Amino acid sequence: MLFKFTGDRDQQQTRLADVTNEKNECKSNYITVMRQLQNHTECLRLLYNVEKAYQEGWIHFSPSIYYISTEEKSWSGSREDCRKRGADLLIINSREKKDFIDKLLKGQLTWIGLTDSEREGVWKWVDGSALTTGFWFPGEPNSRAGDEDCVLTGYTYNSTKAWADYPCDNRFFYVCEKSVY
Ligand SMILES: [Ca+2]
Ligand SMILES: [Ca+2]
Repeated sequence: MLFKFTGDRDQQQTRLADVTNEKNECKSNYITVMRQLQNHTECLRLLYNVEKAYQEGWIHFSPSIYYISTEEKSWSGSREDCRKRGADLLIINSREKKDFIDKLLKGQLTWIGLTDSEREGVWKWVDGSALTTGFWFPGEPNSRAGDEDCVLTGYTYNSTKAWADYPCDNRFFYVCEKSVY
């Protein structure tokens, strides 16, 4: 027993209520501090990741970081290199992201993580999600070479429609993407 019985039962009940209130207040403060600690820890981890990414030459555009290759590879070679860097090929699933990437690449022909190699005509991103909005160059995709299953951006400079399907074994620059979280 923590407390020796010194008073009558009513007095004891009042003391119990006081202790319970104090305990609840203490518990609430503890939860607040733990949440703050968690927020600080997440913030620190994020900034650590972004700092490291900048040091390694990646470019930050929340919530992802991007790496522009310095050499040209086939589409699958590009993807393999991205994976070695803990990333994957670039996914363009919003207008904001597309505009950011266009500015970054300045019209350079670049592989993106979009392919119809699983099923002809069904375009999928490397994370398995379906293509919702495409920014195809007029007339593309057209499988002109007979078998064109991989997608390039920069097919035309300074245009909102700059994607084209292209034979996957051609070599181009590429962009890798990974989350900073
Ligand atoms: Ca195709
Ligand atoms: Ca084509």
